Amino acid sequence: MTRYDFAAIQEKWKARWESDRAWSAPRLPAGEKRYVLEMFPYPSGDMHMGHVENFTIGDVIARYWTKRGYDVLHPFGFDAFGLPAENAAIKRGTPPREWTYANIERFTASCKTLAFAYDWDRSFATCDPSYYRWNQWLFLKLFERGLAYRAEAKVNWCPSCRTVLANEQLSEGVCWRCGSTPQVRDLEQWFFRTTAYAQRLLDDMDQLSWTDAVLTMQRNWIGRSDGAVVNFTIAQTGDTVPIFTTRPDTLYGATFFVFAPEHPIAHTLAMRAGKIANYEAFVEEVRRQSDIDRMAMTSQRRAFDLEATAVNPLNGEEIPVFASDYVLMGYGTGAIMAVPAHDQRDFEFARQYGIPIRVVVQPEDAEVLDPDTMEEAYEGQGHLVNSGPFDGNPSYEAKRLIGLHLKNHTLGYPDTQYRLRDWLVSRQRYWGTPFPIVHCPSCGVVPVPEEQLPVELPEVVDYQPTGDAVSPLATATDWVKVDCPTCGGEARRETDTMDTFVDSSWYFLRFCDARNDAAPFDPETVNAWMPVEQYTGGTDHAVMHLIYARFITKFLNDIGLVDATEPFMRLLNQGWITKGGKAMSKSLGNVVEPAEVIEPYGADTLRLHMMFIGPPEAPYDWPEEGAQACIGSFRFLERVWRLVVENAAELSGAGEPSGSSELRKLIHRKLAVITDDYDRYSFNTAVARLMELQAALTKAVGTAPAAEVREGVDVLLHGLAPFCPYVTEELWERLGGTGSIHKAAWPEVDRDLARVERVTMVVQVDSKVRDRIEVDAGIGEQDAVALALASENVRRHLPGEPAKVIARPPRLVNLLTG
Ligand code: ANZ
Ligand code: ZN
Repeated sequence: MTRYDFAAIQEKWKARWESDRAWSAPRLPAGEKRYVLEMFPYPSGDMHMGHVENFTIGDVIARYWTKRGYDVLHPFGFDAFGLPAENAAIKRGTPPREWTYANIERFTASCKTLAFAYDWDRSFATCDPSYYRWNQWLFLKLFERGLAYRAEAKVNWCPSCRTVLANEQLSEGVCWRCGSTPQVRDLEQWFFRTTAYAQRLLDDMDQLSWTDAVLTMQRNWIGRSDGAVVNFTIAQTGDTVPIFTTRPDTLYGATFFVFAPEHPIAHTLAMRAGKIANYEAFVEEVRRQSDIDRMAMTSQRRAFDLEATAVNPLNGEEIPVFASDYVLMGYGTGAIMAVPAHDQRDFEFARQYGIPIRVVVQPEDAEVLDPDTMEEAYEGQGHLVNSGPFDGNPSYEAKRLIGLHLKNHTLGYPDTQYRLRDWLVSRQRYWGTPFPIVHCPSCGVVPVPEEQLPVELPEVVDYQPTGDAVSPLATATDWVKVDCPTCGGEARRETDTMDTFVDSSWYFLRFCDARNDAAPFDPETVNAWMPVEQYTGGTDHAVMHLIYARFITKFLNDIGLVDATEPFMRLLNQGWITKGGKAMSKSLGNVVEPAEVIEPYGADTLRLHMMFIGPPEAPYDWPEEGAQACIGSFRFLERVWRLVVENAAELSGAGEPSGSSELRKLIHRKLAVITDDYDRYSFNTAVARLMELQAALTKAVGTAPAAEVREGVDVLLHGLAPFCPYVTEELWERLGGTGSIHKAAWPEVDRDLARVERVTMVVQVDSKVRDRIEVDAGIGEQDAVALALASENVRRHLPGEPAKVIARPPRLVNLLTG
């Protein structure tokens, strides 16, 4: 066989690796470990190119670390509960279970063809009862500690998904899944108390090697604000009303007071004013708006005059009291002091209703602020004016002083608030984990005892959700009817199911010990593998999955089951793969499936192409010409194939090379930079250097000693192995290599040979010498030209782009203008 028959090679090694269970990690690592994980997929059909990129990145890292001698855990499974299965069931009449497992089978087959080095012995789908039973266990643990609770709340109802959504699951105000605008409803729902962990979620970000973009999104989502609680008094009733402000330094500038319309004291004041009917209509109107609309900057504010005054505790001033939509009941204390000179929303309100504006912070080195001519609030820092004894203090200092003063006179105290809300986990849908909860008419809310888990999801006849916020599970009447675990009386099961983000909040722990049927996992095993050193996935999970997984890890750490306080130490966000500029999706009909490339060119070509097109983080628009775009990678593998197969006899008999020929220097220099590229996850440059190495070796065949060429071929195959597992394994075998190349150690760089000599490169413009630059003797053409173009003197003589470039690295670059 001299032709590069990728299909035959694929079949041969796929079967071999599968029967050898080549990537099954031991129960516990023996030496130093690495846990490599890609965000597990939702099996909505076969995989597409976005998955291929994500999984190839993780796979290359896992394979590289294996070759570097680590014990690697690289598991894979399916995030298999969720709406698409139900929607498919409604459309086609196939039960969600059948549809899901059929997709999992197809998806798994594609993973195997693409040679992803997964530990299939640890694989599972979250819809397996042997998995979701532990979701129920987790729920019980949270419930026991008061971290899972039921409450009536104003929630976001997606009219098209017909379920509620957590706040994290709104993106820019619309449903993350379908893009519909949610409605506001009052429902009794289950929550997890994520807010109890707000500060730790912030503090522990120090430990994480994540991009600044994702860390910033997390920080903003948690939204810590430092300020003070200040007690105002309603003059007419004597009620004390605390407010939260981030700017206690502006207390003298408060000219009115605003309640959230839902505030109970606002209600009493409306009653007192004899305006209760109007008030209730007003509240009703406001409640129909989402919080996001209420917070938005608009010039129109809904206001209700409560005909009362509030006393400012610092200066005794009485200011008018309103209720308005822009104050939210769920943040701070649900009431504010309004400082129109220094808060834009208060400013708009004051202008709209003709309320006085008083400047109390004067910016340094600026014109004196005039309330009559100001066009917007001044929200910055400065020094205090119109603020009695605090005049002249810098505002940041006044913030501290006034906080202290409030505390000393028991008028308030310094305080911290978080924007983060508790995680709403109830869903009114069928295809999810049932809550282990029973509602009993005499005992109330009763948890199902641990030994009765799992509460299995029953089959139902109709998956159509009922529009009035009741899960289709309610139609499984035999299942719903149950004896109360406490009193034995007739009770009914909770019919909501858990948010599928509960499933993904701890799956990485289960992977460590996936077949445990006595516990969610054995702590010893989890502690040996956790944390995940390298996690790869899209930025779309920056605040959803990643906040939840961090929260659950901290909780399990608190109850002594997990040593790690953070689940994912390093996060790589791969770039989006698009087609025609749009994210690949079934509904747009622009999905490119891997088979389009695998059939004509093979899995190795597809993997190589994916790593060659750019850095892992860069987006890539799948080209119009489709599979044809991969031809360059395919031709390269053909050249590698010929280099080895046509010279197999001499190469396999070759001994150890010695000496320090130019070829050996080149080989070790390449090895040094390729190793560095791998360590930096700069896979596209590693591929480029492997291509250069192959070209040099092909040229050297026949002239250089066979032992030296063999040394270079080994570097080539080892360097290529994580990208192209099939062809490298086959060629390794043909050269008589021992065992699998994928378990063989990464080659050692000979530092003496790799030492880079410096030479002087002459740079010419139109054949006139314009610069001399010190460069590495091994510099490539691209780098040489880039250096030449960056030279200042060259730029002076070459205003635009050169028309032609003659590059003879490392000695000469000549740039021609015409
Ligand atoms: C007076 C003030 C003066 C304020 C000033 C700001 C600037 P963050 O940073 O988001 O935490 N606020 C407090 N509770 C609120 C609620 N329930 N609904 C709407 N707004 C509320 O914002 C805190 C600031 O938002 C608080 O500080 C308060 O306005 C407002 F020059 O108090 B401030
Ligand atoms: Zn009972």
